Amino acid sequence: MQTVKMYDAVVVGAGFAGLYMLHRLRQQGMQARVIEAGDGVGGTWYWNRYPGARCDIPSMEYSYQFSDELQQEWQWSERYATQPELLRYANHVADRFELWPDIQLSTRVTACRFDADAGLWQVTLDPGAEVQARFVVMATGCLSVPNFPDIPGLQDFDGPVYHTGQWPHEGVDFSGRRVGVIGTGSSAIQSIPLIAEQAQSVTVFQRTPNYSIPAHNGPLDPDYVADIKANYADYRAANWQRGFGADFRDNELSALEVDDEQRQAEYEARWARGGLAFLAAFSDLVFDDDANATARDFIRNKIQGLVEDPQLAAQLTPDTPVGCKRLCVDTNYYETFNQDHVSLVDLREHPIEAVDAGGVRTASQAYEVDCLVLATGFDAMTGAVSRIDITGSQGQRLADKWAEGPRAYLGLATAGFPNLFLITGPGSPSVLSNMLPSIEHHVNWIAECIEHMQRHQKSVIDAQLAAEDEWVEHVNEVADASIYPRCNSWYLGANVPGKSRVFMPYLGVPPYVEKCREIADAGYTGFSLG
Ligand code: FAD
Ligand code: N01
Repeated sequence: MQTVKMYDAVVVGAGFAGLYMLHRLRQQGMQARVIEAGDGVGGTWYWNRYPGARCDIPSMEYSYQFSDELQQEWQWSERYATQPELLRYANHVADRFELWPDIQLSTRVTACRFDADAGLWQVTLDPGAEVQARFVVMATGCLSVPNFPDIPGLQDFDGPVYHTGQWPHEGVDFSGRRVGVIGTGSSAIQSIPLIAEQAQSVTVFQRTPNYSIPAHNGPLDPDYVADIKANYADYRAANWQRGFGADFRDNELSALEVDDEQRQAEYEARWARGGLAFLAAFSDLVFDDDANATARDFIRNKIQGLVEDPQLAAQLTPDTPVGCKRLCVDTNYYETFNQDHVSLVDLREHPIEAVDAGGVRTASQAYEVDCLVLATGFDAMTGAVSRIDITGSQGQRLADKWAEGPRAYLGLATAGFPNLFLITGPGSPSVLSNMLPSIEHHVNWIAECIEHMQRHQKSVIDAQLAAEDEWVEHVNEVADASIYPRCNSWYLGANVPGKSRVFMPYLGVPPYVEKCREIADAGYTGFSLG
């Protein structure tokens, strides 16, 4: 008879979340196993190898803080690290903390079933095997399942089709090629300028324009690095008090309480500094339409200044609130459209009808291309978890429970699925924050919770439905008071046809962290421990 391997915990995914979760559990003396579908670690930075892929939170912040030795010794080379550098960092972490023996690559978790009698999860793997674990931690990522557009004829296209989220590891040479890019989110905005440097022509198919702020990327100033490293703990602590958990220099003033000159000066300063901190120029940009409109007008003017053809500038200008779809950060995005070999097809006027062997056909014209880049994003936040067949204690399937949208207590656990934790799950700040600190916060919370269970000889923890309902209601209330539900973003699942329209992340890092602390300190209120 084949023996089924038994672990204290199975961690699904070997991105930044899975790596640190493994490290923490091992520190607690637990036998944990990381199962990763890819052939390497790094998650996002393993899969997204398109030209120009890099972080848009400065590297000094978009990095682990759990080990002071690690954060002191690692040298970032640029303000925003490139994908290869981030991937090297993930591999360095796996080496440095000797994580490899407990990581199983090239293996997908396909199903998890809770055996209530044994108090164990039965975990099914592909290639075929069954393992058991007391705990399962979903470190499966919020942006790890590519969204392939349902365009008729796509499979008939003669040339290669590349999705930015599954980029070939050997790279792609676009020299002399006519390239069609579908999508204008962050991935497109980062890659289009670099594709245009190589390609014979680039045709960008835009369904919705996006706001983008210049990155002003460059090599890191050694004095700035030394300064942060001398006070790293304080720097990190201060960021926990900021709305997005990042050093956005949050301005406490309303955009509507300053005069035009002051407002303009603040926006200009932030545009010159570059990056996502633009969204924290005033305290009410994400809460008040009128305040937001001032930011919108400012960026519109910038786009008009950067794009020479006024009609093209108008087509590239969004009419949604700033930040409602995730703000983008670019290097030469708008300027790239001033080149003769780069053109824009506005799908709002002429939607794509089909792809055929030679290219893309809209209602008004056929565009011949040699290859297609799908920068069409992800089935975000729920995509990876929903693709695992998960059955809880009463035989309920997670896919059924979440059919009308995800429901999770604090984004960490979901009632009826005991001993199963989610890292940066729906209902936590997650993608509305600097993700690395948010990942570490969740890992620490989960590890401490398990430690608490061991100390109190508890073997099962489950979220209470009433607490979960109350939390989900609170998440929605906070979102409804903001600009976020006002446009068709992936935060709402609106980018995936048929997905329930529910705002998934929680807005506000400091209150969230405090709430998690209170709940843990009070002995895990809202959870049943048995
Ligand atoms: P991931 O890195 O997504 O890793 C999840 C892993 O789980 C993947 O490797 C996947 O293969 C694996 N997996 C999923 N399902 C299964 C399964 N069933 N079985 C086995 N394995 C499975 N965030 C920021 O805060 N700042 C940024 O600047 C930033 N830049 C980004 C740039 C890009 C191009 C993208 C796509 C995202 C970016 N993000 C950024 C978000 C980014 O996803 C997170 O910062 C972070 O890397 C997520 O780490 P993770 O470990 O939670 O998930
Ligand atoms: O994906 P997206 P992404 N026909 O969903 C369009 C992080 N990230 O990969 O808006 C035509 O933003 C879609 O149009 P619309 C970051 O969190 C960070 O770019 O749905 N078009 C949209 O324009 C980011 O937000 C960085 O109307 C179709 C685009 O495809 C998240 O990952 C870099 C279509 C998808 O944009 C996702 O970014 C990259 C269709 N059928 C990613 N379907 C940094 O800079 C979709 N689109 C750090």
